[in-house]
Amino acid sequence: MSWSRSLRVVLVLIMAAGLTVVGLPSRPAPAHAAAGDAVTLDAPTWLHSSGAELHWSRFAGPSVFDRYEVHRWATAGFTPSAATLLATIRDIDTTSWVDTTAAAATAFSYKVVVNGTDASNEQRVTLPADGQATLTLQPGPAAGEATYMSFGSGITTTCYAYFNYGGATNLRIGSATNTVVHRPLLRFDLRRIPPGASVTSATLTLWYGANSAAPGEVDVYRATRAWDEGKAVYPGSCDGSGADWREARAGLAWSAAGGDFDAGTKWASVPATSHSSTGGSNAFTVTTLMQNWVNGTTPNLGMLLKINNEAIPSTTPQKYFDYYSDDYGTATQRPKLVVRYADGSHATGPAVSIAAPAANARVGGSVPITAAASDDGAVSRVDIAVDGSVLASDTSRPYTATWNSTTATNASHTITATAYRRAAPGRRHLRAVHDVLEHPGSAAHRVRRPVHAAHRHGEGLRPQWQRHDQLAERVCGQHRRHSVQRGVRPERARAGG
Ligand SMILES: [Ca+2]
Repeated sequence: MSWSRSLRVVLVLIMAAGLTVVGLPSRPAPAHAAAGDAVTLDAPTWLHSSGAELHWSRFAGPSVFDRYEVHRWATAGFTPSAATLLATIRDIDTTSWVDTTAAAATAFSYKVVVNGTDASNEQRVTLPADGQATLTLQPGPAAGEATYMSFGSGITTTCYAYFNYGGATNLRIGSATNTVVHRPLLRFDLRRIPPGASVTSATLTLWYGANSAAPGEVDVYRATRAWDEGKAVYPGSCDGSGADWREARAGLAWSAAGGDFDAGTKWASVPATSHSSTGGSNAFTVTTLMQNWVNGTTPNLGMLLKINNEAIPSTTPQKYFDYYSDDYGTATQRPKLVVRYADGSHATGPAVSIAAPAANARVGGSVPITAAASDDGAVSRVDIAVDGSVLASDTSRPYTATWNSTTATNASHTITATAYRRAAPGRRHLRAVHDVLEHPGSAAHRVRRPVHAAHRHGEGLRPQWQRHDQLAERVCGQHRRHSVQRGVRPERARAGG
């Protein structure tokens, strides 16, 4: 039996009505920022002289994702705009970006903006000197390796020498009136530092709270046997999870109880006067030890800390106190290692060249000048100058100017193109190049203008850039270099010879 045409029409109408009630799949709403769209920009832990390595949280809505934008500016509290934009990322899963275009030894602020309007928190950094990197390691419970060992000759707890504290929030150090001695172990993962890199400085910082201890000098030694952190929390337990006074790891004894370390070399120390009863931090300069490890001279098995005189105090004050460990709740007060080393980083500037007129060309009359510029950030403008006088500031491609050469002398002339990147101006540099942005690049052609309205051009300069406090000097240097005669004689002189 076939359905009548009218029945089929009715069925179609019913289905259409049903879909209307249920709701057809709607198109995605246009991308727009909404409350909650902003991502969180992590504090950069790896800085190069050319910029910071940035990481942020993955976009989680509620709007439809369109793009991340990375912004940088010299001034804290800046408002992201076209002038501060460095990069646009359309992949929602790309949540990191490496800045390679900032100026060395300069402070910058970064933000990541979602969908063009919703800005992240700001992270401010001061970049290391040219050619240097700064790696900050301050790991938390998952990645950190920090624990301490303890033993008391007067303690009767059967397994006390096997107490582990790998998951404790404290790193106890020093001697107590109850005969217990404590020694922390710490290890940092240095694999991000290239083997053999020259270490400029390395500082270990440990924080501690208020206490009345008088620990005396605190020393840093190099551990000489691999050990496990373990996971027992305070007040410790004999769970066999990691290092204790007798064992480096479960079932593997130290060569000597209390941990194996190179007692012959004290790599760093802080004096007794460094301890404050109101709490604070101790900074240990461990540059030489880090260089030793980076060079591979000895394996990085971590550091063992102890007080210089571990003799048991007969009366208070106690000689023991607690540093905060990698498991401490306040992330900024966990053990921190800052290593500065040579990584050969150099900020890349905009590339610029003069496309027309060609080098050594003879020109006359109204001379069109065209420059090309590119950058991994954004070129904000190109200034085109003749003999140092700017003819035009062009903000969009093609970067052009027109030079009326009829009023120029019949001699060599220098055409200069200077590209500017969108970045943060340093206020102190405004005098040198007013309203100029960071990292100009420049190229120059020397031009020679003979009698009959023809110009000879000299060689192009290798494109280069400098921080703009150096720009004026560098550009003057270019002019000096290119004012040198290259054996090109005016037409008139040649005709007479
Ligand atoms: Ca720990």
